[in-house]
Amino acid sequence: MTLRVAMIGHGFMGAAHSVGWRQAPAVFDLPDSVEMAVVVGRTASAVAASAAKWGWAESATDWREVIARDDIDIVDIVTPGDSHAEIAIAALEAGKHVLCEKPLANTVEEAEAMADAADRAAARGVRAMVGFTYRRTPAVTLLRDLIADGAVGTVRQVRAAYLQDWLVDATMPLAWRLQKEHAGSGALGDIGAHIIDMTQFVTGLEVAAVSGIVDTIVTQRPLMASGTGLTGEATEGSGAGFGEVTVDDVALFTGRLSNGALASFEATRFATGRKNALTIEISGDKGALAFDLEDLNAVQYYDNTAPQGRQGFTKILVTDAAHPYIAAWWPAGHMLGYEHGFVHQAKDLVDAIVAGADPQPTFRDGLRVQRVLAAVESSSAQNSGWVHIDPRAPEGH
Ligand code: SOE
Repeated sequence: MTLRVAMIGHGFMGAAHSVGWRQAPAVFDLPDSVEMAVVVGRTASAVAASAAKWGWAESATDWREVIARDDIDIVDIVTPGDSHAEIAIAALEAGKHVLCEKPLANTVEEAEAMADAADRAAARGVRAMVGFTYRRTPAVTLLRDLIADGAVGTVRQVRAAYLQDWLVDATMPLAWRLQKEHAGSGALGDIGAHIIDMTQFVTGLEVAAVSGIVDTIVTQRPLMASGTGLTGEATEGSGAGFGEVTVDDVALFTGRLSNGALASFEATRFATGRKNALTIEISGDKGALAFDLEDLNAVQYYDNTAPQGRQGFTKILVTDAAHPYIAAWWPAGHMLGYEHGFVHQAKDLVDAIVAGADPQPTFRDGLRVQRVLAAVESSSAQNSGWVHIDPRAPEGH
């Protein structure tokens, strides 16, 4: 059988997903073939150009018409968050399998409606998956496997950070990612969502409570001009004047995990010099594990049970055929990169559809992350954690 894919949206994530859909059938022995049938965008000329560039058979401007077609099996949603719920629910109700970019939605209410729609669809054999793509990096999979095998013992602390710097420049224009009505939240939902999901995925624990603060450092930015946006999206606008940034630029929060362990999280677009730096470290009583996206073919492992004097973080290169996905790629030591996660994501979705299984992460996983995002915002709004220092208190007190 052939699974025919329609992708809605064609910006930066559209490019990454296109690479995934193109490469997966070539690299992996998929149980069904895949056809990149149609890509949908608002501007006919721009979406036609994307179709030609990435190898989609057709382009279209009306996602509703595309979803209504009998010859579409999978709907891949790579639009800004404000349209995720409407498109995903409509597609699932039309009997299409859905892959939806993260964060799942802009609000918990939307994410709940999407998870309910996914449950109803699953009862009819229709599958839904949310695109936390870093789960598909072999080193991240190894973190999860090592923790499940007891390599770190009991998880006692997690520290996770996702640092970018594209907003340091105050003249950077007001892209959709900086507007609450389109993006839902800023650094928190865009990149904080990744480290929340990664923490839950690798530890098998849930973030049960949070205390945090979100902030907007530059509150006004130049309006967008027509042309190409920050991440390749086509933009329309006058380019004249300034507009309000209505999302956070930075989010700092602590979390209590479901086993009682503490976690710290930082998501920021103001980490000068850090382009796309995701790090996570998990500390347990028997050992520790660390991962750095800038060195994504490796995991650092510290064995706390090794004899004293022989202990130290060891770099495990995650490029052996024994590691997930690698056998289909290159010989050991021939590195993978950012785009491979999207290839693995396409493969895993096709495998799950053909096997009649729910692909991971599910919309319920996406909803769980959404609840954490909302809890961080609510904690920040209550501002309850601050203990102010009295500058006039006498020395020694
Ligand atoms: C932009 O901040 C972004 O592209 C995120 O939206 C992606 O999810 C992440 O992979 C890289 O950064």
